[in-house]
This record gives sequence, structure tokens and C-alpha cells, in this order.
Amino acid sequence: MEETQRGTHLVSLPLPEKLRCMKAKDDNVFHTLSFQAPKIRLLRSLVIEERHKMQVLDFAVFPKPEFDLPIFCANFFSSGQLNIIVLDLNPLHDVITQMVYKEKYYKKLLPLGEKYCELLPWGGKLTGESIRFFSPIVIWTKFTSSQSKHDILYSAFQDYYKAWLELMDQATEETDALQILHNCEAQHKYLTWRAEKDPGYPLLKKLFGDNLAKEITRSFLFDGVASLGDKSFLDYFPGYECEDGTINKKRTVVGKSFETRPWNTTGDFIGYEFG
Ligand code: BLA
Repeated sequence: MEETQRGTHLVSLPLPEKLRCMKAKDDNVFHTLSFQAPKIRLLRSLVIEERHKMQVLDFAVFPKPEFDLPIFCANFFSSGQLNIIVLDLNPLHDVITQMVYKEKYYKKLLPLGEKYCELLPWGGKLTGESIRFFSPIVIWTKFTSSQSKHDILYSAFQDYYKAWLELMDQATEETDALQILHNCEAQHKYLTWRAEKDPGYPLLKKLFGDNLAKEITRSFLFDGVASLGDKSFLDYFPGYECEDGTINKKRTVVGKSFETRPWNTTGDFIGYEFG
């Protein structure tokens, strides 16, 4: 937060009392933070303090629709032994087919991705649909706890966040109404995906029950899902529609894919070959 404050003016966003500091059924304590800034629609952080060995950091920054900046995404889950990590500047627009967007934000960052892809190697197969939300520099990894791994991860987190802050600093405001709408819809699609299919949800449900978990997801973690656009989950992801018109409860309908890193060192997507 100090690093962020150095470059921009954060203004605290009010949260309902019950989402401020929460105690879960098994005594885990949750801490929530929520801010906005001139170029930031929502910066929010959820920390689950270490207890019964489990520990979580879910930190994300969503730009205002006037900026086509990537979405900063740090999702660290630790069960004590096992750590499940996603760290990325999630692209707002498709970087598999849209070369202009990819070049604009990721070309300069490829060396950063390369620095960490050996230290924090690819975590194996994942929900196939998720790959479209990841960038060529994504860190998707799993490891057993050790001080050295945690140090590397912390250093990656600092480097990736500084890189994002620098992008924010340089970003200029879009004035074209159509482009702003396009950015808005892209962010809404992202929020809609995560609000429905985030892997953390089953755990939140176990800790807080269905109703509060839903509120945490929709009004805090992925706030904007109800206000940035009108389209539904099935409008964006029709493949999940069941015969009776409901949303398939499975996280993936295409299956788990991408055993190895589907991006090469020059940032090209090579996942079609084995996706
Ligand atoms: C697992 N979390 C995962 C996995 C991914 C992510 C890819 C592997 C399982 C899979 O392929 O679905 C993360 N997936 C993401 C992210 C995006 C995405 C960041 O599509 C963004 C577009 N994780 C959390 C929080 C908790 C959490 C808050 O961020 C718990 C409160 C837990 N993540 C968690 C757990 C697993 C997991 C328990 C392993 C369980 C599983 O694989 O279902």
C-alpha cells in the first residue's frame, strides 16, 4: 500500500461493517481493504490470517474503464505445506489474438516473466477456460513451503506490482466513448467469470456459508459485476448452459489443459498444440 501511495492518491472505499473484519466458522480472521484512486476503480485486498496452517492473500487492482490497463492479480493460497499461486497482470483484452494490445503492455515485461518462470515453474494442468484471462508473463505455480520459495514469491510480487504501478503511471485516459465501452465490457466479462467460477469460492462458502460468501464475492472481491454491464454469465460463456437453462456447476466444460507453459519466451501463445 505504501508503494501505491507513493504514486497515486488512494481514497478508502466504505465497506459494510460485516465485510470489514470477519471471523469465520473455524476462527480464521479475514481482513479486507478497499480503495479507489484517479486511475483505479477498485483496489481491494483480502487476507486470511494464518490459522490451522491455512493462509490466503487475494489482492487485485481494477482500472477505471477509461484505461485499458491490465488487471493486477495476486492469488496466493497456502494450506501450510502446499502453496497454490497465481500472480499476473491479467490482460484486459485478448492477448492470444490481439497483437497490438499484447505488444502495448507485455513486450517490455517479457524479461520479467522470464526471470521468474524457472524459479516458479508452471503449476501443471488448470481449468482450460482460465488461460484466456492470463498473460504471457503469468506465474501459475504450486510448491511445498520453504523459506527460499516464499522469498522468491515475495520478490516476484514486488516486481510485478511495481511493473503494474509503472504502467498505471504512464497510462493516458481514453476519451473515445466506444473504446471506453469496450474496456468496460472486457472488465465486466472478467468479473463475471471470477464471480462465478473462482476456485476460492468453495472455501469461502465453507467458512462463511452460502449467503455471506456470495456477498463477499459480488460486493467486495468482484465488485462491479452487478454494475459495469448487463450481460449474464451465459451471455459471455454460453458453453456452460445446461439443457434446463441453468449454469453448469462444473468449473470447466472444456476440461483441464495446459500441462506445460503455453507461452514461449517471446510471448507467443503455443497452447493450441497441446491445449
Ligand atoms: C486453485 N486457483 C486455483 C487454480 C487456479 C486458481 C488456476 C487451480 C485450479 C483450476 O485450474 O481452476 C486461480 N483461476 C485462478 C485465478 C484466475 C483463474 C486467479 O481463472 C483468474 C482469472 N484461491 C484464492 C482464494 C482462495 C483460494 C481467495 O484466491 C480461498 C479462499 C483457494 N485456489 C484455492 C484452492 C485451490 C485453488 C483451495 C485448489 C482447489 C482447486 O483446485 O479447486
